[in-house]
Amino acid sequence: MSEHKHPFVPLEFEKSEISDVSQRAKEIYEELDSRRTVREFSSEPVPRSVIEDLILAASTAPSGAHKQPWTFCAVTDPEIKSRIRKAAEKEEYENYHGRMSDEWLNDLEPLQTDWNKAFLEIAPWLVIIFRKSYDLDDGEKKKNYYVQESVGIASGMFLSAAHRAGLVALTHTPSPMNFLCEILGRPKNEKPFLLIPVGFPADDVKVPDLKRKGLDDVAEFYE
Ligand code: IYR
Repeated sequence: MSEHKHPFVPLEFEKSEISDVSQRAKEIYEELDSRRTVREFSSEPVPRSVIEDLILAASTAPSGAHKQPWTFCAVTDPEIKSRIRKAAEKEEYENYHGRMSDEWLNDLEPLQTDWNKAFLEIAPWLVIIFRKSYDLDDGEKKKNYYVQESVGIASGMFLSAAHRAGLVALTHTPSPMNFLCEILGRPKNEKPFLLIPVGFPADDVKVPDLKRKGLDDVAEFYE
């Protein structure tokens, strides 16, 4: 039974002084607030071991019934990156020339995005996160739970880990992105969730001067 599958063990937890908790919460906010989405990458290589650790960090995310319903595909092979770029640009060209509404295009305008996705070949790594709507155990379907929530949390943790490690990333959402299953030969229980180029920023890269919402705009306290 399941109680034998995951025997309970004592929690490893070191209680901190509340003053240290306050200080660290502030520092963590400041550190994460310095993260920016970057669309222009340097081609400087990043060792595979770094990407492995970022994936392991992301994979510590909580998940429905601890199913960890994700696969992180890390691509550095130039030929595969080039195939991904071609396929993504084909879809994005259609998006930017008729498939996206005027309101959507207007909302994207300040970010200066377009159908050209050079970063898909320039960034040293493309990490494609797949969600597993169910598990395949020797061909047998096994249910997963709260898959979107679980994979969303893992993706956020991946982005935070990359930032804290000193790299930049982009949350890219080619749409539709079924071509990724084909190019990467993924099994039929896996659907692409996000494509995240990771690496160092290009020299002198500029980012839009975005302001983040203040606490009053994103939180309500009930005390
Ligand atoms: N998938 C398109 C459009 C796009 C969508 C969002 I949401 C963005 O934040 C930025 C772009 C693209 O990647 O260009």
